[in-house]
Amino acid sequence: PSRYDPQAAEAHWRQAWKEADLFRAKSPSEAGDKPKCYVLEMFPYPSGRIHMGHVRNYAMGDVVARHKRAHGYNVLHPMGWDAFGLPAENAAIERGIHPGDWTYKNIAAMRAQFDKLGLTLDWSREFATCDEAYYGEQQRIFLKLLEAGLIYRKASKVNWDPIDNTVLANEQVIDGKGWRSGAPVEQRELTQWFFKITDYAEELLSGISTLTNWPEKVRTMQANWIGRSEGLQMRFLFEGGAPDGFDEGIEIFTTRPDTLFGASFVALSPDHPLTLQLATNDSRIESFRKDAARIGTSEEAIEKAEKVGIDTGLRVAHPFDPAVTLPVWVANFVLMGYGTGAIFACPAHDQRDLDFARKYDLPVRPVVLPPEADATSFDVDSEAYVGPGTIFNSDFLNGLSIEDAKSEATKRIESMGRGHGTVNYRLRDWGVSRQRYWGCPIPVIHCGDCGIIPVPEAELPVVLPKDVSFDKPGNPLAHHPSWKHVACPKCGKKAERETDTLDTFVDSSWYYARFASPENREERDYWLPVDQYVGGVEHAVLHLLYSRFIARALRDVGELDLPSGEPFSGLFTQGMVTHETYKGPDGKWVEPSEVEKRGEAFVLAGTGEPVTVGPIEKMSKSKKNVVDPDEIIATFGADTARWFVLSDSPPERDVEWTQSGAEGAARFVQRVWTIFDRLCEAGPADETANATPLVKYSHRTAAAIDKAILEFRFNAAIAACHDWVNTLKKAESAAEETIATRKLSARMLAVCLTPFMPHLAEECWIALGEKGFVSDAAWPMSDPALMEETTVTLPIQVNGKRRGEITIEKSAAKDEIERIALASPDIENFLDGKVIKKVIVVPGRIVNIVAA
Ligand code: ANZ
Ligand code: ZN
Repeated sequence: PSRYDPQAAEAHWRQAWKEADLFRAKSPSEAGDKPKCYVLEMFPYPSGRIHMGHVRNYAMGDVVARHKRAHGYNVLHPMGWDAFGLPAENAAIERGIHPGDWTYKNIAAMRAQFDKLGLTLDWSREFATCDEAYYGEQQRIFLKLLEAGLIYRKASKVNWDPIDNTVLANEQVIDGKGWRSGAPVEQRELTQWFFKITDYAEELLSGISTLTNWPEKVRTMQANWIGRSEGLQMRFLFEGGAPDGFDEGIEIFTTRPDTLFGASFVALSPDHPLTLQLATNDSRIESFRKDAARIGTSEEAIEKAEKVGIDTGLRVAHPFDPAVTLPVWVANFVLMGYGTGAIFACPAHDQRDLDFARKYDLPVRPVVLPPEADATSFDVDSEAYVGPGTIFNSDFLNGLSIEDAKSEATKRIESMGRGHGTVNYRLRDWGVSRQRYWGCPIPVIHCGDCGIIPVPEAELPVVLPKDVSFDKPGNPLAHHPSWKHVACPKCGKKAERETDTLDTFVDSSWYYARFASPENREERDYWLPVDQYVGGVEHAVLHLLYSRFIARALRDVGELDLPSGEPFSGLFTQGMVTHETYKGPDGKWVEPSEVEKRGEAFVLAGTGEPVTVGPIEKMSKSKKNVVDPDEIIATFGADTARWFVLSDSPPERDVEWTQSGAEGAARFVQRVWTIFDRLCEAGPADETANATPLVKYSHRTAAAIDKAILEFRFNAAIAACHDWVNTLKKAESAAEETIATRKLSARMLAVCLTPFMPHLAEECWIALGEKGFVSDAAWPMSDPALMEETTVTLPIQVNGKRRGEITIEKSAAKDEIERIALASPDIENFLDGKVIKKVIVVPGRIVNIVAA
C-alpha cells in the first residue's frame, strides 16, 4: 500500500478549496432556503505566532462549522484580528518598530499559519480592528451612543504611574507598584470617558436566564459580576450637631436591615464627601486617606488589605432607639463606588465588621439567633454568624425570620421618612479611556467656548497619525506636535482633539456584527446572533458582558435588529493545552524539544545530563513548555494536530500534549489511509448493499458521531471514529462483508472524519471514486431500521469475577449463549483444567460460570 503524504495532500486540498471558493458564506439571497449558522471563535490577538491553544480553539470551531455545512446550513465562519493594544506599543518602545508595522507583519505571519490548519474560514470578511475602516465605523458608533446619552465623562480615580506618566489598569499594578517602572502607584482623579453599562444592569441580568446554550459557570460568573442586591438605603441623623451640609444625616446602604439593632458603628469610605470635608481640618484623617489610597483601586486589593480605620469623633442616633448613639468611623474597607459609600456595621453578623470591632474594641451585639441555639448563652467570638435564624435582642423585630425582619425594618424606616427599599448593582460603568497611542481615537473635540463637540460624520475616521514618537513617557498622541490642534467644528476657534483612545475591549464588543456584514444592514440582521461562539473561559465576564451590552445599545439606537439583545446564542468555553515542564541541571526551564527520553529517564538531548520533570501546566513561554504548531504541522501534518488536540479530553477540559500522543495520531492517519487505499480500485459504493453487520454498525456509529458533535463531546466522536476504523479493518476478512458493504461503510466514515481530519478525508473520498469535495458532502443519513442494535455484548464471570465477554444476536437462545460463552477464547483458556459445576445464563445481561 502507498504511504499517505500529509504535506503534499494538505497543500493540494487547501489550494483546491481556495480555487473553488468553498468556504465563502452565501448571501441571504444566494442561500435560498438553507438555514443559516454563524460559527465564531474569539478572534486572536496578532502576537506574531499561533500556539497550540489557538489550534485547539479554532479546530473546535471548525468541527462545528464543518458539521453544520454537512447538515445543509449556510455557514458563516469568519476570521479577523483583535489588533489594537499595548504589546504593539511595547514593541515600538523596545525595538523602534512602528506599532502598525509590527501588527500587520504579525497578522501576515499568523494568517499563513492559520491557513495551514485547513479551517473552513471565509477570509473575504477578514479585518483587523486597527484598520481605518474598522475603527472609523467604531467612531461613528461611538458618536451615536454619545448622542443617545449612553456615553459620558466624569472624574474618576485611576492608578497613576508617576515615572511612566500613565494610567495603569488594575492588572498592571503589582503589589502597589507599576508593572514596568516599579514606582509606587498613586491614585489620581482624572476625567475619563464611560459607557453607561449600568443602564442595562437589570436586562443583562435577566437575559442570562435565556442563555440556555451557555456554560452554567459563565452564567453564574456574569450574574455575580452584575451583583444585584436588594436592600435598604437610609439616613442616620447626627447627634450633637451635624457637620456642614449634612443636616439630613448620613446615607447608608445595607442588605441586612434585619440586623439594625445590632448596629455598633457607622463607617465612611476614605473617599466619602464627608471624609474629604473632615480631612481639610483634621490632619489625622488626611494622612489616613493617603495611606488608604496606596492600596490601589481594585476591589481585590482592598479585600486583601488589613482592615483599618479612624474615629471621626462624630456620633449618629440609632433610628429605632434615639437614646442609643453610634460612633462614625472612616474605614478602608468601605468603597466609594458601591452603594452610598457609607455603611452601618453589625459585627456579630459580618466578618469584616467583626474584625474591625475586635481591633478597635467596639461593641458586638448578636441579633440573629441560630436555630437550636439558646438566647441566653449564644455569643459571637471571632467568627461572625452569617447563617439562618430568628431575630432576637431587637425590640419589635424579635421572633421574626430574617426575611420578615428585613421587610418589617424597611417598612418602619420608610414610614419614618428616613429611607426606602432599593436595588443595588455591583456592576460599575465601563471606563473606556486609555492614554495610549495604539487604539481607536475618541472622535470628539474640546473647545474652550463650545465644550465637547463631536467630530462631524463627514470627517470620520479620525485617523491615528503615523509619525509618532515613543521617546517620552505618556501618551504619544498628546505630545504629537500637530495632530490634536484643530479648529472647533462649531465656532471655528482653536480647539483640541481628545487624545484618549478606546479600551480594546470596545473593539471586540461589536466585531461579530462587522463580520456579518460591513455595510449591509439586511445581511447583518440575517446572520446575527452568532449561533455558536467558542473561546476561552478567561473572557467569561468582561468581553462577553461588554458584547452583550453593546449589542443592546446598538439595538436601541437602531443599528441592529436584534430584539433579544443577545449577540451569542450558543457559547462553548474550551480547556487549555498543557504540557509537562522540564528543568535542566541548573534549575532553569528547558524546552520539550531539548529533552529526550532515554528508557524511563529524561535527559538533555545534547549533553545527556539529567532533566527534572515538573508538573503538567498550561503551555506558556515563561515555563518553556510550549510546542510550536508549525513544527508539528511540518512533521505530522495539520490533521494530526487537529485530531490530537481534540482526542484525549472532553473539549471543556485541559488536554495534555505529549509527543507519543501526537505520534499515535499520526499513525492513525496512516491506518485510515491504508484501509481506503485498498478500496481504491474496487468500483463505486453501492447504496443498496445488503444490511450486513458492518452496514448496520456504520449507520449506528454515524448517528453516534453526529450526536457527539452536537453535544460538544468531540473526544467521544473521535473514539467512535477509532472504533469504526478497527471495525472496517476486521470486515476485510469477514465472510458476510463484500467490497460493496465495505465501500458503503468507508464512504460514510469519510464524511464523519471530515470535521476532524479534512485533508485526509478528501484524499479518502477520491480513493473511493467519489466526485467533488467531501467538505461539501452531506452528513450520512442513518436509517433507523438499520440502526437498531441486533446484537448484545454479555460479560462472562467465572466464580464471580469478570473473565471475558461475548457479542451475540439478541435473539440467541440460552443453550446457544452457553455454548458460545464456553467456547470463547478467553474463557476456554481460563477454564483449562477446571471442572465446570454450573452455568447460569441471564439473557441480555450476563453469563455466570461456577468452576472448581
Ligand atoms: C449592615 C450589615 C449587617 C451588612 C450584616 C451585612 C451584614 P452586597 O450583598 O455585596 O450588596 N456595604 C454596603 N456598601 C458598602 C461599601 N460601599 N463598601 C463596603 N461594604 C459595603 O453587600 C452589601 C453589604 O455590604 C451591606 O449590608 C453593607 O453591610 C456592606 F450583618 O449593612 B451590610
Ligand atoms: Zn467652539
